[in-house]
Amino acid sequence: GSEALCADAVLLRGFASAEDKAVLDAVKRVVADAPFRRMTTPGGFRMSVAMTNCGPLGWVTDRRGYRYAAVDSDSGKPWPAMPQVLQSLAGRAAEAAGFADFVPDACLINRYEPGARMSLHQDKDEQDFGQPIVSVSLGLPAVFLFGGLRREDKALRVQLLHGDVVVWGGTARLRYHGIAPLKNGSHPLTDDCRINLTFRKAA
Ligand code: MD3
Ligand code: FE
Repeated sequence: GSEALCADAVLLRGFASAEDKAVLDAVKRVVADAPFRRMTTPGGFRMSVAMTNCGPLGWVTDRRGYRYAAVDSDSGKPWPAMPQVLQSLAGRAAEAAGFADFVPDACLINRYEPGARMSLHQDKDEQDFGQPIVSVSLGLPAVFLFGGLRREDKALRVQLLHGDVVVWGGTARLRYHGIAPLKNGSHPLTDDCRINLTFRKAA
């Protein structure tokens, strides 16, 4: 089923369920070349979420700021190529939400262990806010916080479950959003964590 979270945000419940193992296998291959790491914010805080990337560009943060980079500074090598199964899933999800021809050049992979969270923020490091963002949730459930265009706007809480895919475009693209601290749990496919993949056209 598909439901509107708000204008221009479509939740595709279970859209990735049938290919969950293939997606997690692809994540394993990426992580073998570019391990998860906890990055530092420009303000000097270490993020609780561990991250890696695949595709031509990867989202990174350090004391110098937030940006997209072609090279993984931990390895000195380009980020691993985006596995076809991931690229294809993102394109089909965007299409199902009404965005034809979505070709992401960046896939950020977030790993949440119990207690990890992501505070309210906007995604604005990309060049073209007319491009949608596709996110895929796997493993433990999370409470997604979905605010408005101003940080002060009250945030809705929505559960994101294993296999859920959300497509954010148009007026939803610049909404504040975050993830509440992950609760303990166990999931048969993910070693007691939540994995989120976020596909973007960054450049
Ligand atoms: C709403 N990740 O990596 S995905 C992020 O679950 C990020 O790891 C969260 O926010 C996670 O930047 C949320 C859902 C998401 C992604 C991008 C959005 C929601 C969004 C961009 C605009 C509005
Ligand atoms: Fe975000």
